[in-house]
Amino acid sequence: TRTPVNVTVTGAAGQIGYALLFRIASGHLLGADVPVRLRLLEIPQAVKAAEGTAMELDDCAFPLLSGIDIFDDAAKAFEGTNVALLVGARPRTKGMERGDLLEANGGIFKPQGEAINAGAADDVKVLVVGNPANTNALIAQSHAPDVPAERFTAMTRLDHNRALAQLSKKAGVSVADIKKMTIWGNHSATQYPDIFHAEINGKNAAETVNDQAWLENDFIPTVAKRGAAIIEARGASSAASAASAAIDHVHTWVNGTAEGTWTSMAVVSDGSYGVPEGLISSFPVTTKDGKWEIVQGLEINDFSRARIDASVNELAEERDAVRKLGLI
Ligand code: NAX
Repeated sequence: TRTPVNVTVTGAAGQIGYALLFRIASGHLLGADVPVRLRLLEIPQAVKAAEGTAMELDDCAFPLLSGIDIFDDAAKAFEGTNVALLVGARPRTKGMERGDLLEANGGIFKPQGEAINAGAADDVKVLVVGNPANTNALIAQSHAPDVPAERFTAMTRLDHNRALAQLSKKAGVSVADIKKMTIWGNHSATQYPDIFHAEINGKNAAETVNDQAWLENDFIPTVAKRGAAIIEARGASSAASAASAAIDHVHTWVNGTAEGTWTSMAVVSDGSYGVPEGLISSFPVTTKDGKWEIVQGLEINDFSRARIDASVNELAEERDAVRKLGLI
């Protein structure tokens, strides 16, 4: 039998955690033949709720789940971890300025980065889901100097999947008929979902749809503001879809993208497409053998350029703000 893979999930007692843990334990994260050992991290007040979730996980009798440990100490939670899903974060509350939000999250992601640096397994892969996800990932990464920077990623797969869903409805096709969707930039309202390189059954998606008004006034804002629309409708933020996207992100990273397509991940920039080196920004990426690569050589038209620049500028501002706060 295979050695279990250690998967650490922070914010385990939260609503995304509740949707995520059962799918990890049932084999959807790493595969139907890979046993997992869960390491859950919560704040002390939420440990009891995490214990309740762990009881339910036990009660599912998942054959692949070889154990669950619960911690309120990051150093312990990341010991030996192979896959770290950083979901727990400090949400923006009333009256909080952006600086306050970044500072509060710095207080979470700095020690978690240090703990990953000190104790994680050599092959650790990190996905940051907790918002502001790109900048939280940058904070954690900058406090883990011994871990290759490319192991720290942030989630834009939910945005990617939302874009696939919207385009499939517009074109009257299945999401499986769409390839090469791209989300650029920040996981925020400035993100840019790009269909100029996407393909529907092998034909260029923008040309197939041929509706600039829909693209500008419907598609882009619908994808970018979907999170707010879910809150409005459901009375709570996206949880099952966010968990599903986290599963997709890690599964694709580990198992590779299919020939002839790519996915979207926020990864550390090497300067590609004019994105300043070091920013954790969403790009089109292919994956193979557990490694990602930014898709090179795409032609960026003026429409796309302006939108990519706007989102990347926001990321640079967030980086400058956390630098000023001494968080990176
Ligand atoms: P919840 O508030 O339901 O759960 C968050 C959990 O994190 C809580 O149980 C809390 O106790 C825990 N937590 C707080 N600080 C912690 C710490 N230092 N260590 C460990 N655990 C800690 O939020 P939920 O709906 O689960 O969302 C979690 C995060 O995902 C939020 O930051 C949210 O904004 C973000 N999202 C990111 C998305 C993305 O696409 N990147 C989409 C969905 C979601 O909005």
